[in-house]
Amino acid sequence: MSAQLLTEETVPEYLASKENLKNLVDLKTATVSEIGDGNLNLVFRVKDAQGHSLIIKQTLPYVRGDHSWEVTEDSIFAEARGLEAANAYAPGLAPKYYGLDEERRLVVMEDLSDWTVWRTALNNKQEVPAAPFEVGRYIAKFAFGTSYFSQAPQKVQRAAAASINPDLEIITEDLIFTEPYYEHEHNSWDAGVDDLAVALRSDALRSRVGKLKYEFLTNGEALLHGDLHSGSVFVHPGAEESSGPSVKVFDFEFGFYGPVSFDIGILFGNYLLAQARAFATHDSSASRLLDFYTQTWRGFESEFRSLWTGRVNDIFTDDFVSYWLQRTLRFAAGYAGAEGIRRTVGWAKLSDIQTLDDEQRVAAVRLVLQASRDLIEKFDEIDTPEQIAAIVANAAKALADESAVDFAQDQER
Ligand code: SR1
Ligand code: MG
Repeated sequence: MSAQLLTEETVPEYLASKENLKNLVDLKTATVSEIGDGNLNLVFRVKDAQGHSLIIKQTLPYVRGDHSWEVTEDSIFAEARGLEAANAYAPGLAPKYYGLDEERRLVVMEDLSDWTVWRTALNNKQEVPAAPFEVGRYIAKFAFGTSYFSQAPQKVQRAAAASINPDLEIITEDLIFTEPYYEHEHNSWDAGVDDLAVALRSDALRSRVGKLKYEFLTNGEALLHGDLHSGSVFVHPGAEESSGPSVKVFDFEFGFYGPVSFDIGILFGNYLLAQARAFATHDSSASRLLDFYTQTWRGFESEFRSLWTGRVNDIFTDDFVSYWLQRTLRFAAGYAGAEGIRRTVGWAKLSDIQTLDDEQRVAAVRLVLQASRDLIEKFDEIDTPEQIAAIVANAAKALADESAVDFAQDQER
């Protein structure tokens, strides 16, 4: 049976009934707004007259945009595990966690509404220069802290067993690794990308995606965020001046034990979406965005190598970490391509692309699909993050050249 859902009206009464929560805000002056815009949760911001505030996140028993699509509310346990792990292993880089109500399927956490969702900042060309490096450091801390490199194997295996999240994992399996490569009612695109979208239904490409999917399903090496797109990261544009953190990662409900490369790759796929938006709008920041892959990877690699000196098992030698980093980068490149394709052809499209006008959207999606396909076809040849940027840059150049030719032909007619 579904947990009783909160409303803006019932939140104060709910908080008042909880000893550990009732003093976090002044309930006599508090106002409540439901601010959720994701697919699976209600999100309430509670703020009092003195400015004290908190967030309550409660799982919905269905997808917000399609109530006939039922989804377990147990993903709140993944949310709680992720918040707890992030606060333990990457302190300061996630919202503070105030607790879980198992029965009501909700968590309570710090309100970060004076921060900006990274996707919104990227769409508005708002620069947060430290963010790509710092989010790489976050991934390293979270991954190392929950992995066999920092913990006894039995502890990791118990944690992995307790972290299974099959009902959310199947959403990822279907939406990212299956549907875009077949005819499916969830898929849609503009006529101007018909050739590239239909060409995804190829057995050769399916085999490549199969390698990515198999790694996703079978490599339970660390706790993942599981949905680390730019809408799952808050950024703080003033962070450089205040010398505080510039990123905070949130929305952990897709977490489970999987390949670390998946979190990096989903983020890289969202860099590609931002890049495509900049490309299609002739925005001069397009080339700056190309550096994000390297900045994030450098943040990740430097932090991981530094944590590595404290590993608990010496059989994992320095040579081993170099091997592990290389395979992690390669799979990340592939997952970036898979994310690019699912966000442009499959279900759950994003504002980076959807808010463009028709012509811009076609240009952006053509870039994403071409670069994504190249990434999936070449992921196991990647050795540096600069090669990922080069694949994207080459696709953009080819598309720009192609458009120039088409434009010239139009002029002749
Ligand atoms: C039904 S949930 C659809 C998508 O939204 C989330 O952001 C995840 O990416 C998921 O795939
Ligand atoms: Mg989410």
